Amino acid sequence: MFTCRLPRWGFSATCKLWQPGAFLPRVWERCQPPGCKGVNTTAGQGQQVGTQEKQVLEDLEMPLARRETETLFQEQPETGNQYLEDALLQSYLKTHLPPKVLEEVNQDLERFGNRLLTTIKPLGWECELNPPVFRQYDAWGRRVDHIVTCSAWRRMKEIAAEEGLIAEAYERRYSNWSRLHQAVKVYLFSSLSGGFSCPLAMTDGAAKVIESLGIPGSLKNAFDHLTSRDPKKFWTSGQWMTERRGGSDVANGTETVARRQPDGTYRLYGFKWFTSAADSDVALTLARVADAEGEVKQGSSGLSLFFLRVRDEEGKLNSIQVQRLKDKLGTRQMATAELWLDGAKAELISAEGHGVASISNMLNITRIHNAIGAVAYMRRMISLSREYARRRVAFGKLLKDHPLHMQTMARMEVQTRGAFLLIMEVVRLLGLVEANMASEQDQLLLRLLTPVAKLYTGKQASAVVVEAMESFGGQGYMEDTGLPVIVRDTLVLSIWEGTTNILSLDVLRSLTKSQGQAMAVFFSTVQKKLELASSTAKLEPAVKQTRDALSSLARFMQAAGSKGAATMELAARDFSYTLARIYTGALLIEHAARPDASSTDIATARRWCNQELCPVATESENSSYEAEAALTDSALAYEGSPARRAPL
Ligand code: UCC
Repeated sequence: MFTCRLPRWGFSATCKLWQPGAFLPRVWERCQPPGCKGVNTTAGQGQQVGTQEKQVLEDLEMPLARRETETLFQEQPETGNQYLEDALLQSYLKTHLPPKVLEEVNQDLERFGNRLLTTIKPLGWECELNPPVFRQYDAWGRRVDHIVTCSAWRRMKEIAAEEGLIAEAYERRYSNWSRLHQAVKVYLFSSLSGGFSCPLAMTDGAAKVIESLGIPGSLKNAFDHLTSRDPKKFWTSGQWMTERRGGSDVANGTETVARRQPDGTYRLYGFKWFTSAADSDVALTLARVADAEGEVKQGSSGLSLFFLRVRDEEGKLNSIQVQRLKDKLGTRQMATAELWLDGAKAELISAEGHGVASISNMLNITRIHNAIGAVAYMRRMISLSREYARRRVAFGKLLKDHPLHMQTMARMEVQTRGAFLLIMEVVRLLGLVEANMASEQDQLLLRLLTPVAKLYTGKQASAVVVEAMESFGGQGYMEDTGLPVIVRDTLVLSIWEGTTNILSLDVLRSLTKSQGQAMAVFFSTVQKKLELASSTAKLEPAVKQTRDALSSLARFMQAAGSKGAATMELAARDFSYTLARIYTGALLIEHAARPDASSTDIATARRWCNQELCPVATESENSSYEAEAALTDSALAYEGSPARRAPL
């Protein structure tokens, strides 16, 4: 006969939670030796128990167990004021902002942090629970194409206006630091916004395009609405770029045609396959202007940029039909629709044929928002995971006292800190450009680092949030904890606004366009940051590793010159990762070289630089690109007859 003894490791530290019977079924299973048919139970019946009896026994025991589990189960992680809990954010602002600006921004962010906790977070969850629905017809059979959003979503729009989540960047009351102030608010808002950070990103992008056009008279009203702090006046914008032939290859995928009207406006005819935040007030979109014969020019140089109102003053759709809402993995709080443009009235706002270059002003802003969102989701998951580690007991001690668990958390923290500094650097540069204080070097660096930050943080975020989900064990996989929502919403960040490979090619585009100058600025900026830190003894190894990586990168660049465009294309992703890792290393080192740097700052810089900083050189020296080229041929060869294949 086998006697079940409670294993010490299972309950020694959870004993406060444990009452006899509460965990009996689980303990029972664990205590079953192989082939054991019966046990002496802790319930003390002192008899052999068969399958049916076991059921009876469970029935006897479970009511008690259920009562216990209702009140005594796992600890729920809770976080407080996100701003006050974010040490890196605070130290970053303290380092960079002038004292007077810091004082005001600090006050605003602390207040906003409280509002996030008490008001915005519950609204965000409501948005998740009440996703938009599409009502095509009204009760009387009339076609209405109404995208019905919940009240929490609409309240988010009002809050975004009240908080100046767009306005702050355009009012410029803190000159070049206005953009940073706005970006930090968006960062704090993102992960609790119930998806509303998406329309905000596009609204910011639309305002940016209009501003870069010099706010022409015809768009002044729209600009005022997009940058308004008045909830009644505030508009959001969509960015309708993707058509059914594809979202990456915009130049070849765009079929929408624009027909000029006698009054100088245009009517758009086409089908937009993904339109995020389709409940927005206005949109920017691309189309091909038809000539007098109705012909259009194909390719990138046939595309022009248009502005349009989605509805008229009475709320009637602008000759637009909603086909359906998309069934997405995540960002379900936000309506993404397929739209037919059936003569939608629009205004041409770029020079004819310069649509892609013009909408790039929007793309670069939404890509920055994307990276901000990536860091925000990482930070949110780590905060929750950290809180959980402080409360959750396993194997007799809190998770935070398990070195392996904490090592995993530390690695996530290093990624998040690096990503944070990288995106803040981009935002800092953007602020300089917007306040007309940027040097030519600053502008080149901003152009180069924007796709680098977008592509790298998107991938980091996907990895970090999945890792963080795992730190909750099975709980992390449970829908009603809210954790899977964060994971789903994060996974899109490496897809929309340009996938990792498209962005890697954009990195190359920025180099080509600047005829290599952007790269020269990259090298000199990193070197300068390293020089400033070279007297800090504790950072010596990190400085050396980054310098070595820079040398490897320089060697790669030299060799690549003789290899031609095809090799550079194959290397584009590793090349972009290299830029991200080296630049982020330099930023972490710079931050850790401050007189008041913490031991965490120093450890983070060291840990970051202790990774492969220049993967592109390693891969290239190992002739990996040539090897992969051969591999891709065989990977694409079909095995088996076509008849055996089935659709996805
Ligand atoms: O809309 C979407 C979802 C919205 C949701 C947003 C929320 C995000 C925030 C979330 C917060 C949590 S997703 C759809 C997004 N679509 C894309 O990102 C498009 C991806 N494809 C590309 O980026 C391609 O690389 C294209 C479309 C830019 C390639 O077009 P082309 O025409 O083939 O490219 P070209 O010929 O190289 O470039 C045309 C012109 C050139 O200028 P010029 O004519 O002066 O020489 C380029 O230098 O455009 C210029 N250009 C740029 N300029 C191209 N890209 C850029 C850039 N990034 N910056 C500046």
